[in-house]
Amino acid sequence: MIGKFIVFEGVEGGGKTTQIELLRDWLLGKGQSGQILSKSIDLEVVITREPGGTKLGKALRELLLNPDVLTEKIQETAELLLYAADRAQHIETLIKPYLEKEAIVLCDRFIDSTIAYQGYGRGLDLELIQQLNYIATGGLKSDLTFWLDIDVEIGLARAKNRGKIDRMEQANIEFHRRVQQGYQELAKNNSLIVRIDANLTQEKVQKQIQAIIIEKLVEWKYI
Ligand code: Z5A
Repeated sequence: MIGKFIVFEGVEGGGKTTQIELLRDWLLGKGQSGQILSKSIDLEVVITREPGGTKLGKALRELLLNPDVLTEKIQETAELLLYAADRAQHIETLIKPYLEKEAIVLCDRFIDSTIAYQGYGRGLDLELIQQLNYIATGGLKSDLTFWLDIDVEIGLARAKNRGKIDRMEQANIEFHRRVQQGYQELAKNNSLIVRIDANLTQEKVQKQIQAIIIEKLVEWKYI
């Protein structure tokens, strides 16, 4: 695989969507300081997300997250398998083909979300989740994962301010604290996960991300 797969993770409202778009614009030279990069490298940058990166994924996303679409309670194991199905389709039909075309794929959530939400949040077996993640991805891992670390309360307040809340956001605060703990544990044990202080302004968060990306582009010999 010749492209690069960069994932954004974290609890709700951490600013993943905002930061992914800012990073894409910067990499493509559309941001304020992007010209430095655009002179020296010619990149294809693709934004995607889980769940919902494919047509199947969009349908699964509605079932998983929109309480108006499915009023029935989704059982925990069924939820786990639906996220895995979304991922398997996403890997085969979008992520791998773009990586083969040497694109940089920026993905909003990936396997660590399942460990944090279904594992730490719901309490499902972590070993089983690792196995399922392996089945869904065929072993494909991210080249770099940004963990946007934000206080749970601040993140949820931001998400609520944005409008209607989804099925996950309706969960109690203790659930979200367990998810946060999951990310803390994951970051401790994986050097490819880079913690970003996401409590700061959008500009300051983006600067931290750009600093890491510049180091990585050198390491990956893009510049
Ligand atoms: N899920 C799961 O359980 N298992 C899995 O395996 C996977 C997912 C893959 C969908 O995720 C849900 O799926 C998620 C986990 C579950 N739980 N929920 N809910 P999602 O990524 O699509 O939805 P999300 O996590 O809720 O993302 P979000 O709320 O859209 O947050 P975000 O993308 O991190 O943030 P944002 O949209 O960029 O910003 C949120 C608001 O804050 C918005 O109004 C911004 O303008 C504002 N914002 C952003 N940055 C700042 C700063 N720095 N300061 C102030 N305000 C800011």
